Amino acid sequence: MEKTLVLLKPDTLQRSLVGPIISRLEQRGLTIIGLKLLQMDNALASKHYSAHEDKPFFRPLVEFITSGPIVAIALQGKDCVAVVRNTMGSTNPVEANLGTIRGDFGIDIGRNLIHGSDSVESAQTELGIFFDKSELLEEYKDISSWVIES
Ligand code: DAT
Ligand code: MG
Repeated sequence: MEKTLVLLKPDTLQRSLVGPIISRLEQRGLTIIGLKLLQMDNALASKHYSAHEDKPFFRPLVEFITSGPIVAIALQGKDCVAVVRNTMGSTNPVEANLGTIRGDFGIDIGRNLIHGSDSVESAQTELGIFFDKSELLEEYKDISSWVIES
């Protein structure tokens, strides 16, 4: 089944929103298959955000994501890349719909609380950056058929 990577950014931890944000992802029907608290360094942040290295916001983005502990979460579920993205809301919280994580908790694009992989391909790459295969525990839920028909 499809997998994706979520990062709860330093603002989420500083604002004590880890619980509420994880709850939204769990309530959607996704399964946590890996989870860790870590502090990213410059090398890890630059690798994770390498697609943005030519953008004007790259340096502040790396500075922000390395400014405090983050929570990395591997999630699994049907269409979970798209499900996470629409649960997060638009990149800029000002434009994010109410009812989304960024729309309900955020107000600034530079403090938008959460990262989610934007494609199945990037999810695979990004999961590999944060998790060893042995750290992912898959397909362990007994209630899956009440969330996913097949
Ligand atoms: P997303 O996090 O929704 O996938 P992205 O991959 O385009 O968005 O950008 C990565 C992060 O970079 C984003 O979460 C916040 C920051 N960012 C993006 N566009 C920005 C901008 N125009 N100004 C400032 N920060 C920006
Ligand atoms: Mg992105």
